[in-house]
Amino acid sequence: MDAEIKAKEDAEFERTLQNLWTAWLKEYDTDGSGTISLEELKKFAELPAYTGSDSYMQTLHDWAKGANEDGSLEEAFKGVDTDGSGELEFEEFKKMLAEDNEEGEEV
Ligand SMILES: [Ca+2]
Repeated sequence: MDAEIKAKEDAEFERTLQNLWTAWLKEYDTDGSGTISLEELKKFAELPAYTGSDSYMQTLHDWAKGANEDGSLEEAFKGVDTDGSGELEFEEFKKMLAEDNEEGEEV
């Protein structure tokens, strides 16, 4: 039973993230690569405030904006670009938000 609930939640979480990723790319993937580069992340980080209603994107914006303001955005980007490709892919985006999600639940 628990495993079933967990699987269902995971599938929902995956769908949520997929939607967020698509929406994010639509707005910020300016070269249409299907990934987010440091330059594209910087544009997102430079938004004065995130105006959408999604809490994951809010968290993501807080993180990017904070890092951009203290000059560590490139370092932060490298930290999440786990395969070192220089681009943020969906798997990396997912890992980033899944970790946030788990940390959030522990508190
Ligand atoms: Ca990458």
